[in-house]
Amino acid sequence: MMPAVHDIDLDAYLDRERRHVDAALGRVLDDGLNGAPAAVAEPVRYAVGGGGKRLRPILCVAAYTAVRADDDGVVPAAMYELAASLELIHGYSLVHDNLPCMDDDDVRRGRPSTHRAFDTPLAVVAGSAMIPLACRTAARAARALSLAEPTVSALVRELCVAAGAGGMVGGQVADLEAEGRQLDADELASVHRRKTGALLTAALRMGGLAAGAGPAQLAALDAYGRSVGLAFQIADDLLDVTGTEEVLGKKAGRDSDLAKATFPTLLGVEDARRRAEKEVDAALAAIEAAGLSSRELDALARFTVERDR
Ligand code: GRG
Repeated sequence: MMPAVHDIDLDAYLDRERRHVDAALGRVLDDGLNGAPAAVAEPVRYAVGGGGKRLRPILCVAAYTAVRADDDGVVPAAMYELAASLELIHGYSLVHDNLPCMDDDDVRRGRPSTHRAFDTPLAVVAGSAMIPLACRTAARAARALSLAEPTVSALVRELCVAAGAGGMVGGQVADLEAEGRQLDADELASVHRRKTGALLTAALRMGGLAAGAGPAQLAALDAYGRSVGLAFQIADDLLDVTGTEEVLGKKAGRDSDLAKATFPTLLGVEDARRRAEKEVDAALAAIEAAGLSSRELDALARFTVERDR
């Protein structure tokens, strides 16, 4: 009998993928920080470490393998390096987001945030160094995958556009401007789509592009990324209400401390949960329609809402 599409040992899969991503990050940092002053290299290594979920790189590789479903299933090491470029952008965003002039958080991933472990100037420097390192990593990895130059450019463009003013940075500014203001659910979804969703969607699209996905497959990965990105952020809002610092590895209750609009405050906890589940269903329907269903993409979509941290 064929296994059900969601029939996967999620913990074992995530552990294995995290190990591949961490190994790729190690290679990328050894190379990229070679010759860098210790004052930069140490906070960068600290910021990248610390046991994040590595969700963005794992999604990137899962999109690649879904498109390459007819291959032998072996993922080249350079593919994990391409995926690591997303984690570098994500890592920088966490360092800068935690700064006193932003969300002012002392704890991240269960230990002092980078500016608390070092100091604010070094955290600004480390986060800034991670952005060009991410772009260089994406370009080098794409060339190591022997992709054609237009695809190399498209991959770097995906990463930069998602991280930029129309994506993550724009979402962060909209989020800061919204503090203490009453947003409706559509406005809130628009903030989340840029702040969190843009990079998650880029992860899916980059995996697809590297695998040679056609336009219909890319559109399906895009739709999956948008829905999973929103579901992920709703789950994040819910965990902020229901989670504890011990499990989350960061302070709980920050959204209400900062008077932030969230899905649980707008819709109530139960409806927010239902909205996240609806987004997961939409994500799975999009990839199914394009023939891209896979156990991994199925499990990852469910993980975004069922996780406890
Ligand atoms: C200069 C305006 C300006 C912005 C800089 C700081 C910044 C760019 C963007 C912040 C956006 C941000 C921090 C988005 C991420 C939100 C989020 C849900 C983080 C948690 O991600 P997880 O759960 O974390 O994947 P781990 O630790 O598992 O990697």
